[in-house]
Amino acid sequence: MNPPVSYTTENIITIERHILEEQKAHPEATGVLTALLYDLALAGKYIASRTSRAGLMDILGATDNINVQGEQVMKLDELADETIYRLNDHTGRIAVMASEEHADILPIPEKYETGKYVLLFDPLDGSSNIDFNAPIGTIFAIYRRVSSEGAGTLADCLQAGKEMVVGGYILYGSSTMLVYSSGNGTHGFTLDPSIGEFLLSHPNIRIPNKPKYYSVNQGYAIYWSEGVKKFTDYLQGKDGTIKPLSLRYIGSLVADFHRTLLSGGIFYYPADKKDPKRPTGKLRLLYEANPLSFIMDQAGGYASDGHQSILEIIPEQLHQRVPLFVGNRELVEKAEEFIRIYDDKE
Ligand code: AHM
Ligand code: MG
Repeated sequence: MNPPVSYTTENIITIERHILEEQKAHPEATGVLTALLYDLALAGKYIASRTSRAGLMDILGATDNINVQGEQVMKLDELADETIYRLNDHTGRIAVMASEEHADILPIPEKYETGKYVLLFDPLDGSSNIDFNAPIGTIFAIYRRVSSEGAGTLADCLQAGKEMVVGGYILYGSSTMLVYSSGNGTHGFTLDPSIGEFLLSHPNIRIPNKPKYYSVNQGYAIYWSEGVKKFTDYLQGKDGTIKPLSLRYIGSLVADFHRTLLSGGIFYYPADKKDPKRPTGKLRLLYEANPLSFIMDQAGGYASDGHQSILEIIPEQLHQRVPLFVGNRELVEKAEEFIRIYDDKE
């Protein structure tokens, strides 16, 4: 386990201070990335404040979707999407954005300057869980633009995960947490609502060596390949090699990933080969698999599509889906081995 730090007033480290400290390691840094991360933390605080009122908002919106002020009540995922875009469209830090909610890239409005970074995000992942008061999350990835100037392009967005500058997520759970990596370890911050700041609570997270849980939607097992079925048998101790791992599955990626990161184990959403709806799995390479793989890599774990590191994949499309196996390296490599033995011969 990675125990959270306890606080005295002397050791409070806000996310802003942490980002600034990290920046000192890069004398060439201009502070633009620091400011961008701070904007994302602000977006997280705003979305957290809205999601925690979701039940009330739903009741207000249930009549005819008009709230007491006579305004249209937005669905929370639209609100999160709009919040992240609007907080970043005018800052001059971003060349282009792309969101899981939109078919095409999101250009910066012409009246504003463009900048050197590219922001890809899933504004509110797992939003089908909102009605059940289960945790949901925002996932983001930042890259340097590859185009030279002016409006950013699709090519700016289609970069391999290994080129990422920062990967992060915000988990709206029993508390709100922001976890990020800029390639110098993985660090977790907890929002203290009384002061409205993210404070460093989980410095330098390392995935524990001893895996505790496996996490998969076992309800879809009939769609799985032989390799994935045999790998799951292995995790359940059926071949006698290991003691069975416990199963946990929320169905909300950020929450399932966060538990895997802190407790050790593996999360996977495999290709549902026999289901025409999800032949390459459900999760998106750009908005979900890549940032979480980057964070896991920086915490000492590994992520694969069953054949190769997720971070090596060169994306071809904005909304490309990919099988994802992420967690302790030895388990993810075991999944690759089962897939190699049972599936690749087919
Ligand atoms: P979404 O991007 O539409 O919210 O879907 C992604 C979510 C993930 O949070 C979660 O891991 C997965 O869908 C759960 O899917 P399933 O219900 O098929 O297990
Ligand atoms: Mg999603």
